[in-house]
Amino acid sequence: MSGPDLRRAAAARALELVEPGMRLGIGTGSTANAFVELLGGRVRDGLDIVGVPTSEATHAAAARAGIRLATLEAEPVLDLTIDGADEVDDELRLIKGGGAALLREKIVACASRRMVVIADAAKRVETLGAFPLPIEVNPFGLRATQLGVEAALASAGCAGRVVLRLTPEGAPLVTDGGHRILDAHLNRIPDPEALSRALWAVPGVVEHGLFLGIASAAILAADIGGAAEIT
Ligand code: ABF
Repeated sequence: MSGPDLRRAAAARALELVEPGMRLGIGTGSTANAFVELLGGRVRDGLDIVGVPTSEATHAAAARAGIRLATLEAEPVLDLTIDGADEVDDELRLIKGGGAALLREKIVACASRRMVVIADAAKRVETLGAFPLPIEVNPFGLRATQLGVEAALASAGCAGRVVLRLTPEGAPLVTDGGHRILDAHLNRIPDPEALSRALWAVPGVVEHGLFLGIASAAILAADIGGAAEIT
């Protein structure tokens, strides 16, 4: 099975968790997009839910799919959020933010009673950190913040390059919140909780892509002899 088939299989399983009347957080990325498409089909068949999107891109996709949408201002408590991830470990700790939507993703996930991750099982790791850790920062004093981030990484036992994320055109990427992203290439994060605390102590850091103690479950799809096995 191809990656898109596996992502769709995980999304289809997550759809089974959706009940009429739910207030749903809707994630960002290709797996979340597969979920949006399937959810749109259920809505067209009469399912009544309201969705809160985690990015402008998801807002547009969900609106196209005919899903009724609200802001988190209007619906500050959500029943369930379904979202993708870049890495997930056995303790349901995640790296997110490869799609640059980590701030809204974390706010929406934390406003939800349950957050369920959907992903290709290839995203499962023993130790977080092979995927570069996204860190969202205020553009003011970016260089100073980067130095602070580098010191925080070192204090948490992490070594590696910190790189400002650029658009394909070579300009600094601007998030939905008007911030920038620093990607920390670390290879491994020995103590994610310590790193999380150290990053939050840096002025200028708006949020980071470590989601610790937030996800309630993960739906991971693996290719077993041409069929999707969900764990
Ligand atoms: C979002 O999309 C992210 O937090 C994560 O970066 C990414 C996963 O994308 P995909 O589902 O395309 O692998 O959920």
